[in-house]
Amino acid sequence: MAGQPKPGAEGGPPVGRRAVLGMLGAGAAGLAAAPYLQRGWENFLGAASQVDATGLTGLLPNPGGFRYYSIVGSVPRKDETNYALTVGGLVDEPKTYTLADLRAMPQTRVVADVLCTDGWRVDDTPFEGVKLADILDDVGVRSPGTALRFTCFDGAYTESLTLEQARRSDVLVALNMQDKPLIHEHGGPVRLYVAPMYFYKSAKWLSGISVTDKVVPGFWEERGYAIDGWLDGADRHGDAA
Ligand SMILES: Nc1nc2c(c(=O)[nH]1)N[C@H]1C(S)=C(S)[C@@H](COP(=O)(O)O)O[C@H]1N2
Ligand SMILES: [Mo]
Repeated sequence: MAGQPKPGAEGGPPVGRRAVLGMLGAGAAGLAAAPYLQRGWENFLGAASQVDATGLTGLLPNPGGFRYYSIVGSVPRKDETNYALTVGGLVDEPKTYTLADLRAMPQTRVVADVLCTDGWRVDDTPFEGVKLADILDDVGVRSPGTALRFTCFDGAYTESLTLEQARRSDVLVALNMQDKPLIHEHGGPVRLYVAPMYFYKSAKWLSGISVTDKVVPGFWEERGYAIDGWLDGADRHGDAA
């Protein structure tokens, strides 16, 4: 699902609506021939998709195969100087992790196919970061904790996982994507990565994890999406352990 960006949001990226519409008007052929370096083009798309109320930037060619989604018009940038991940709720010891803290923990690399419910996919995409299970062990989950609620520094997006899902070894607090530090447009410096589920479960700009006693539906789940976003469509609710 494409986001619902607010045009003209304060502090937005330096691409105006007129520029977006102008680029769209130029047509895909003209765009493809334009002398953009791939990085510059991806950055343009990332900026443009945040002010594009038409949703049409999703139709522009993106060399990486990804689209950049955000449900808000502008997201603050964070880096090693001001990023923090706060972990609390039903835990023995609430903790706050800086980017340096996360980088110092054991790193796990997972390569899997990224699928959005909108229909686009990017196969064999490597993500790397800290296993969410390691962070849970570090803070200590206490009774009656059974689920996690994720919050983001865009101030709006939320997600959820059961503890059982969160402890899988292919669920990461990701710092790298495609073997490079996560860029802002992809939710950097830190996003959730839930390999076995649709990409909406992988919350970008991750800033908070709270252990809860029940699953609290996330942003898209409140709007009709499955709380369990398994890519294979399996119903694992009945599974014993
Ligand atoms: N904070 C936040 N996380 C988010 C979203 C969002 O709008 N905001 N969109 C979700 C959806 S629907 C998808 S498909 C992916 C898109 O990730 P990308 O922008 O890196 O391609 O992020 C997911 N996580
Ligand atoms: Mo998505």
